[in-house]
Amino acid sequence: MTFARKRVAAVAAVAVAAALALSGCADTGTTGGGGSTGDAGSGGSDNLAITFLPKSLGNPYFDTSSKGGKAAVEELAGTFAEVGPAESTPDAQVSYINTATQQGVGALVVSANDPKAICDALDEARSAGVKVVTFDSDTNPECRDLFVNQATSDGIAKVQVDLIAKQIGDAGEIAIVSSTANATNQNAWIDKMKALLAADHPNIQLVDVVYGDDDEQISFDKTAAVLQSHPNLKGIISPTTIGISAAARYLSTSDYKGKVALTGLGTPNQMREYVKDGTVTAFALWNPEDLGYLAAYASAALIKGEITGKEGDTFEAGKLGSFTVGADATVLLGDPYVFDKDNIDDFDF
Ligand code: RAM
Repeated sequence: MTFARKRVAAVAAVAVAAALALSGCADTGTTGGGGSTGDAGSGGSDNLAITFLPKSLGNPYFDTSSKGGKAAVEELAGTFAEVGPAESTPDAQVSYINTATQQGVGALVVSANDPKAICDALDEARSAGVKVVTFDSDTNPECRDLFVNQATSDGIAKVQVDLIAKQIGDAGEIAIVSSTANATNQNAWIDKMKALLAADHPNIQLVDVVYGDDDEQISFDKTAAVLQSHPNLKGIISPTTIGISAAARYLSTSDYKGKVALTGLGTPNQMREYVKDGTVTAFALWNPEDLGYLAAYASAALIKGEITGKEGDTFEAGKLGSFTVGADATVLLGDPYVFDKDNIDDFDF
């Protein structure tokens, strides 16, 4: 299904929710926050207080995933909240997890800055009855009930390697401008990209991996530095929406514009001007709004006891349809999507 078709479905879902609200049938969130553990049968609860905890606040990618999460929680007549740190450091999320545990939320939906730094806090949350769903960036599997993955790591790595190979004629030096050094998601993708480069692209050399910490200015400065240190660089992959837009901002006013290729993972709204001015030809992503929406529905299914995270468990996710839990308690949203000048104006996120 294309994003455009999904947007039509989303409009329909909003219309239904609005109709329910108008007819007085919607309960807009009186269930959460008080540690309610009302029994919904088979060990489930009706405590649909669902708190989203992104890597950090102020990142348009997570603004969009939280928008999807909020829409889903409202459809479910639960209580949505979003909390998070200002910076994507490994243990910055711990205090937010502890607070949510004390509040007795039904589920925490977390994008982890580190695979293990928040595990003790998540263990305490789970012992207190909170369901823990990771999305976007996982913890170690034993620290959560479920991981909602945007696309397979293989697929995310391949789309970026294919794009850079095409953009530099499958030969020359490239560098990676990543997010934080500990990020589970970027590190998994970088490992897969290295393997793909070694196996299928013998004439491309990955000469450097630098970290912009998912901070706009640090990513901008690291881009400038990596270009200075590697005068023969032909391309940059930035597998982070903050990194790629900062790198594009740097390239767009530099002599490297049009000479050094840039691709990776970006949001259409942040990348539009750089695609239009010729700095970037194509990049990839998924729909973060759908990712947040799916994570919220998965959380609700865990809270209600409809699923436990066992392989083969199935649940309904509103306008996105039905999903099945795969190996390692993982649910998959779909495939990455490539954006270029011909389609970028079809998207608004
Ligand atoms: C940034 C974050 C996020 C990642 C996207 C692609 O917004 O690092 O975790 O999934 O980029």
